[in-house]
Amino acid sequence: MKIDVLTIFPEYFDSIFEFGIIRRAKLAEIVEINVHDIREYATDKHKMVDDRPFGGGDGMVLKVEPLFAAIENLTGTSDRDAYPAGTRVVLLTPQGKPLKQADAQNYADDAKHIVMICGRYEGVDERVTEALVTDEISIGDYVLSGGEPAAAVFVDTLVRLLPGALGSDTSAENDSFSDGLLDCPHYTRPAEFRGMKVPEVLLNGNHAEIEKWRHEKALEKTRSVRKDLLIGENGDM
Ligand code: 6GU
Repeated sequence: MKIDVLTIFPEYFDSIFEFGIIRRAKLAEIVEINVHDIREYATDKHKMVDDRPFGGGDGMVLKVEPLFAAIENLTGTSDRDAYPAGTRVVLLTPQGKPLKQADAQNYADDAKHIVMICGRYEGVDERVTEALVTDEISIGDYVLSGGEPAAAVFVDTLVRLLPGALGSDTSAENDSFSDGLLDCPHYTRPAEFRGMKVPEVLLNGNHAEIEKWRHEKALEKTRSVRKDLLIGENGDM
């Protein structure tokens, strides 16, 4: 998979893709990640990337020309219906669809090239959204000052789902959310610490019993902090 990130703060990403699973996936050529400064695509002599909103109001809006130039350079076209197969242009914005594990899995399965535009300030010129953007994504119901942390989150969640990115083939399947539940509790040595004991069932080597315990604990945790995950799309349990 190829990922291009468009941002006015490229330095934000200097070290964020250099650790752990993402670093290993890059070295193994499972993913290629390029960060681009939107300012390099500015068309005027002052290299302006943002401007005041028409109609007045606070803040600045990301300009249309640099983003068209960047997307044309990265995809070969500024017509979103003409992108090569497997190309997605994603705008990270609080107005987007909240990202879910199932969405991330769909991108990991189907997308070959993802261009992420980090939104900024009061917004992005709507003509960018209309002509270039295939998907608008938010990472949750809270406000970030820009799309950069959201792009970092999106890259992380995607890369770990790419075939070969994780050490063991099954680790992603046991993650929180992949079966619709939060993960069960985990323990490692020592078996007793300051009087706090690891549950006996985990020490007895009975794998059927361990699986049953883990499922029960996952359900219990989900019921206590994320009841919404247990309620189906149509509202039933
Ligand atoms: Cl993608 N951008 C911003 N600015 N705020 C957010 C967000 C994105 N997702 C949640 N909050």
